[in-house]
Amino acid sequence: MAPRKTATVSSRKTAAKPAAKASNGGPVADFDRDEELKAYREMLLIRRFEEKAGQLYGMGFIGGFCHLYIGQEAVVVGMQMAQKEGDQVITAYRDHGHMLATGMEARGVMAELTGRRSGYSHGKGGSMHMFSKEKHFYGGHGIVGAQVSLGTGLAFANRYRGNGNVSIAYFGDGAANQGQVYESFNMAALWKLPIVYIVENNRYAMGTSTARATAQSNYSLRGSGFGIPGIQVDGMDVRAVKAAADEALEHCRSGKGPIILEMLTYRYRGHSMSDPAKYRSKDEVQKMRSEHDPIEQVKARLIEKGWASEDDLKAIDKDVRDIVADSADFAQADPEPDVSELYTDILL
Ligand SMILES: Cc1ncc(C[n+]2csc(CCOP(=O)(O)OP(=O)(O)O)c2C)c(N)n1
Ligand SMILES: [Mg+2]
Repeated sequence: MAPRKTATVSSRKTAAKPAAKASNGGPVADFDRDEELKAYREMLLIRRFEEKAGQLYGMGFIGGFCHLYIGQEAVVVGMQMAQKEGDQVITAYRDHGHMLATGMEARGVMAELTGRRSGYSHGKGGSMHMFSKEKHFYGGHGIVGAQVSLGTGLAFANRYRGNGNVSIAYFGDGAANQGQVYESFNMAALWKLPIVYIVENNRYAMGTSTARATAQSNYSLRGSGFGIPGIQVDGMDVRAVKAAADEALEHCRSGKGPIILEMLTYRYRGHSMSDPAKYRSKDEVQKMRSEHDPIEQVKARLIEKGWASEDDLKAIDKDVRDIVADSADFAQADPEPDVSELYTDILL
């Protein structure tokens, strides 16, 4: 991982014994047993859900696009652990993990993927277009970078209403090169909007590596022209994400305006379901999996500290697999939307 370059917002107190550090030297949150177990379970739910979605896609149950989040689970789970009720989340099309992290039901997400009636968009949105006002999840967007401007609008509404909520807008390393991102940065900085911009730097935009596509690959510095601070975070370590999230959310809630978190992360699977994978080596993927896997890191700590046995963790895995299997059964049994749905939820 690259060294942590940062325009820090505050310094943190260290405990008597040397504090643990993330692989890029950044701070990590000091998780207790319950937090480690929660992080483990939430990340595992996303991974197993995505594996099942991949299977259902292969079997022809999912039409249209489908982008899996496997490898990046620590980002949304660490963020969600720091958020408060009312904070909004908005992201792009690699969105199933974000939805599950906000507490949206696996059944409703899977039913949407398979185009069924009980899906969050009544089967009409599919993988890239789901929303839950109740869980403050605003999509699900297929236009690269568009959610950054929409997320800035959510932050504007928060500021206008004075409700103390923060908008969290996720986007990729590829999206970070889109013009509207910088128009949004300008307004957010000018009006001190409460928004955390999260660049999920998974090193590739489809088949294009950041090295081939970007002049400034330290995305945490992308707001410097607008005076927006940024932190580079080990996005494979859920504790590092939580520590950065606490800092960023506090920054926004105290009225200091926007902040950027660059999450150094990695996607294990292809860009979408058809990907020739010629742009990287199998060894590169394998190295990330074996040395930085976000779930294995938590598992190793739980075992090492004696906070969970292999059997305890197997029981969690079984529980999670049951939830995912149930969602897949539910989705396949659920009817397709009625033809009359063609005329609902549209602007005429
Ligand atoms: C405005 C626009 N341009 C191009 C595309 C085609 N496209 C879809 S995904 C993608 C790559 C985006 O990569 P990144 O932002 O790094 O996100 P990741 O897929 O890595 O999560 C592109 C170019 C699009 N959907 N919208
Ligand atoms: Mg990317």
